[in-house]
Amino acid sequence: MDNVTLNVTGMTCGHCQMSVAKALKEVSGVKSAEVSLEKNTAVIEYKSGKTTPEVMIKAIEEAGYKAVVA
Ligand SMILES: [Cu+2]
Repeated sequence: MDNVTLNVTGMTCGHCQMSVAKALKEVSGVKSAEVSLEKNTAVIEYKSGKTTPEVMIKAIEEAGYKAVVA
């Protein structure tokens, strides 16, 4: 297992927070995603070799938000 923290921009309410969490959890290889609206972060636990932070960032962008590795 690996961990990564992403800085997410564009979240304005609890719905956004849920959308980002849902997008991340749909990425194959992601085990858990803790999204914080206050801190604008997503802390993700994932299976190394199964996915990468780039794939997660892409999923977040497809949901309508922006993210970079913290
Ligand atoms: Cu929102």
